[in-house]
Amino acid sequence: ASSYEVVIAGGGSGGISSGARLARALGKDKVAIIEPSEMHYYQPIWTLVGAGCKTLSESGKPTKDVIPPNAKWIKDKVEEIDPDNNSVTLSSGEKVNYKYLVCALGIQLRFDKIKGLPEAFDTPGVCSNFSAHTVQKTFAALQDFQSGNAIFTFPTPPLKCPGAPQKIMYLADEYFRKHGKREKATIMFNSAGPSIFAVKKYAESLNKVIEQKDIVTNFGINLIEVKPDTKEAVFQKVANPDEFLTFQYDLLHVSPPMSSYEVLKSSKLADAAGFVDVHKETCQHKKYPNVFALGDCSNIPTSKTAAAVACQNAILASNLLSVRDGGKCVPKYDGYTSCPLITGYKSCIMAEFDFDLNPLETFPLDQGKERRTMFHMKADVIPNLYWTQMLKGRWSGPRLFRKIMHLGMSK
Ligand code: FAD
Ligand code: UQ1
Repeated sequence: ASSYEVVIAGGGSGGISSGARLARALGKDKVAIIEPSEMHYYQPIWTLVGAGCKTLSESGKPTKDVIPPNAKWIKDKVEEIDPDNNSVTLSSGEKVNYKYLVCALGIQLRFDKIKGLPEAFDTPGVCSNFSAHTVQKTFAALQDFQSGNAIFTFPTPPLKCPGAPQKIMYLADEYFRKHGKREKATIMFNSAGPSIFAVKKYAESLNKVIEQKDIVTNFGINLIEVKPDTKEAVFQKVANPDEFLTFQYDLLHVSPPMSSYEVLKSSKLADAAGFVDVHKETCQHKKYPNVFALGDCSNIPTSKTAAAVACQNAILASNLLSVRDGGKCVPKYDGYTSCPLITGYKSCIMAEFDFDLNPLETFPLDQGKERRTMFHMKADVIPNLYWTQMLKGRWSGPRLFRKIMHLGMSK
């Protein structure tokens, strides 16, 4: 077995950004990152890949190029976590021991929970921005669409980026208008949730967008089956599981249900729902003080986004280093998360909020409005910030900017 000061399980947004900070602080070969994928993707840009304005290849870089200079990449999968013995077991059977463990495994897509999927992705019109395998099919489906129902689904939580299911719908609306087929389309948002967005301020703006765009909403229904032969999508009523609704589709964009990975669910680190049970303000595990978690695999009660990870990775790294030096965790995380709600090819509502679903906005202007500048932030500025700063452990979220731009008067 090999041993490291810090082992990081998962080399996505959270694993690389926190790994960069820890490896810089601890020096060469003290930090190992376990990640099986050859490619690291910036998933937030997939909304724009699906809409045909960015490419899949520009959304990713080889994992070897994002592993921090001092860190060791273990190209394998974590199969078992044993926090009582401070070790993880890899697919190869090898054990890796740690003094500190960072869990950054993300969340698992469960297309398999919908009858008929994933096979129906091989049939016309069925697509999803949520995975690298299916995102390119979204733009093909927008192009091929002629008339009929274009249905956009939203699953029963938990899910990452709860705004993504509707962003692509607004882009589809604009695409259809540009290409003279909007009048022949019925655009539907079929959601298992109760409303368009959890934060009142942004929900009000989005409801106006929906009205302007003439979109039909059906809340409280959950996609359970796709029948590509008859082009039907079957939904179950959330409030009355014996009742089903069937819709004909010409385009079906699926946002899948998601769950924690088995390796976490079966470990002693998980809460009842299967997510890593950490203190929400410090990222430290509630029972194992040498274990930390961030991002989508944690049970931190905020929207699962890369923007949230931007804040969490800095807090996690400083707390882990403090505990390592015999100190304490400083509770700092306020739940900051952000959802750049793209409402068209040049417009975006920049939602930013905290644990209590109160807006926590960076810019001293009304972010409830659709803005071209915010589209530019989302499409160009923030991706650049991600690759050049966040993955190097040099971006802790926009808090400092918020303070400066509000002349110190913001939280
Ligand atoms: P991830 O970045 O998903 O990383 C998890 C890593 O763990 C992966 O690399 C995976 O390969 C690895 N892994 C899994 N299992 C194992 C194992 N057993 N052993 C070792 N490694 C393993 N966020 C925003 O902030 N703004 C947005 O606009 C936005 N839009 C989005 C749109 C879409 C379509 C999608 C899919 C996501 C979007 N997100 C957005 C969400 C954002 O991408 C995630 O919240 C973020 O990537 C979470 O980081 P993470 O490190 O927790 O998980
Ligand atoms: C952010 O910091 C971040 O991390 C790089 C994102 O990830 C995708 C975001 O989407 C957003 C909105 C932020 C917040 C940053 C600003 C400048 C508002």
